[in-house]
Amino acid sequence: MKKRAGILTRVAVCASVAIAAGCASVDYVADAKVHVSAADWSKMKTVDVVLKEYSFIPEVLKFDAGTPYKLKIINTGTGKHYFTATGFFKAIATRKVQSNTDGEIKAPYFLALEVFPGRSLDLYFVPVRRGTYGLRCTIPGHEAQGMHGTIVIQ
Ligand SMILES: [Cu+2]
Repeated sequence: MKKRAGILTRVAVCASVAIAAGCASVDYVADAKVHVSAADWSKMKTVDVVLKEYSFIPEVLKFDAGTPYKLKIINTGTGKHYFTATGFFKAIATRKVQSNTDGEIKAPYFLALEVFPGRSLDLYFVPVRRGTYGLRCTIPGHEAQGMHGTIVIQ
């Protein structure tokens, strides 16, 4: 009986977290494969985002839920930069990340992508959960100098 009470307490805690912060946004999209398979990749849209000292261009990225995308993350700067968007990465169904020189990585989700100067990475994904998510470069000092943005899934 005591064990059962413990389970009920955990359910109650999760429910209150869900109201406060959105319990679903805590985890990555579990059925990502289903979303990736269901998408019509012949209708894929390509969007570019440029990383440089010290900004993301454009500063606001907007994606339509259910539409397959290739997001080209291009570093035109002189140093390394991060595309860190934890909430966004958990709100999408990731197909893969492709380096145009070295190959591709298939993984359920990412937290951040580091792009070397003069190089780019392509993120293939389907936006799933609508919302507004933060984007920043996590190299010390870069965010404070303006390297931050917003990603909207509408
Ligand atoms: Cu940076």
